[in-house]
Amino acid sequence: MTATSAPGQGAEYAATASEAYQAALRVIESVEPRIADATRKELADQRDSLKLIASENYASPAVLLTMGTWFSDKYAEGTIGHRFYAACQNVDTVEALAAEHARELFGAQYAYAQPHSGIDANLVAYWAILATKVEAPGLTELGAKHVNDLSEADWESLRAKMGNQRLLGMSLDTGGHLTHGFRPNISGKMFHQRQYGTDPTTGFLDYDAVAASAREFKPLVLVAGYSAYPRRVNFAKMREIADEVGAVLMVDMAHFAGLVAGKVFTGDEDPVPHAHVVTTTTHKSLRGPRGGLVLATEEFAPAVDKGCPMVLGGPLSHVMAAKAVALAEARQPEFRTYAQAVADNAQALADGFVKRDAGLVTGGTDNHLVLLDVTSFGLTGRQAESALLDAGIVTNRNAIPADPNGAWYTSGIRFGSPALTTRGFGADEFDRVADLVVEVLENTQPAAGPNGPSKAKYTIADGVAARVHAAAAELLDANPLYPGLTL
Ligand code: DSN
Repeated sequence: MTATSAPGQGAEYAATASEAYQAALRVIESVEPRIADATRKELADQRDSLKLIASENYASPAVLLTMGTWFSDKYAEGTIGHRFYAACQNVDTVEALAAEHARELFGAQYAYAQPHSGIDANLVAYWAILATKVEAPGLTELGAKHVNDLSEADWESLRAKMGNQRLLGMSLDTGGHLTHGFRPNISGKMFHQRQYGTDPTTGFLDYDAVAASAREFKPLVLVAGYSAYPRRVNFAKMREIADEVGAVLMVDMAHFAGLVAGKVFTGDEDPVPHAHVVTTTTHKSLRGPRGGLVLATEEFAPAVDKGCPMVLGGPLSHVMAAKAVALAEARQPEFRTYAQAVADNAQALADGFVKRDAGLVTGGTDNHLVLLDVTSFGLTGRQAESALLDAGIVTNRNAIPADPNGAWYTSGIRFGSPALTTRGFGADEFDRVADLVVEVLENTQPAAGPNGPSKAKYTIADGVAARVHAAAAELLDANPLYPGLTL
């Protein structure tokens, strides 16, 4: 299923979308032609590169067009039927539809469609857990100081006001997210935090180690979910651990929400029946607009529903409308085919790397992402990311467990299959992508900077970037992005 062949749509849909964009760009051009130009160039760039960033995708024209309306002009702080502004009847319709689709799609008791991003969704979830589980959480004003000027003592006092609560989440270098208790992030400041990692030998989650840590630390919140862990998680086991220590299980499924929606992750791998609170973004494997969602059991629903204005600014009603459209698309049977293809294609990419002797964290994948250890090529993540970009391959550098090059230069490259699967790539194309990536990295050498060895500088053997770019263009031309859309 390509981005333009959303359920029940085909050539006529593409032609209509094309007319809509042409007209819209003429209108924009009449006011600020440079923005119209940049918009055209962005489409051209996305069409001409192998997009392998695991957190990106291509939303359908229906989803994209829904964001460009006068819902953007409306203030609607509050919640459905209970707003701080007048005349929100149509926003109520939009938000209720988005929530209804989310509940039905994921089988959730309650859905909150307002978060502007995944980080916002996690903050709403943390607030709701504190407000529900801690008596008099006491989150008062921070005082006159700017947040960057707060000392450790200030944070200590703030935590005390919130009840000195503890959070246990997956560490950033083993695949967790900043907001899962990473010390420099607000989640690692507002809670006493502890992190669990993966088995140093296999790279897999070690549930016994998570349980031991939870027994010792006794967190209020156990966070599961990941941004760069290439394997599935058994959420039934995580819930058992949470129950044993009396913790709330929160799952951040931002990366794999599309695999949950498409029923690739079911049973113990579906977080929704097991977690108290589930957060997600809507723009990654779920293929919707840029934004967030919170799903919750009835126990947490009243507190989540106060996300705005407790944690969030006014809802982006135009984006909530687009969430409703994307969730309606994800409820169609074609989305299951897409989700299965995302998993199969990631597998093909990983197999392609393994057969070319490239080192993978955990040795493979069983979700939508692959984490390549580029020390096997003698490179840092930064050098590899830049060299691949020179050849038209868009990826992002990522830490690997116990990364010797830290979080900036890193030693890994993260690849994801959701975007190119939307374009129509299959297993053969992903095997070819592995071939092209390996060709670039085998022909890239670290180079010295003005002051000696550099973790950023590199050279690529003559002609390799151009040759790979041309080979990538053949794959891209055979699988066009938004076919039929001309600007
Ligand atoms: N930035 C997202 C990602 O790339 O995984 C997570 O926030």
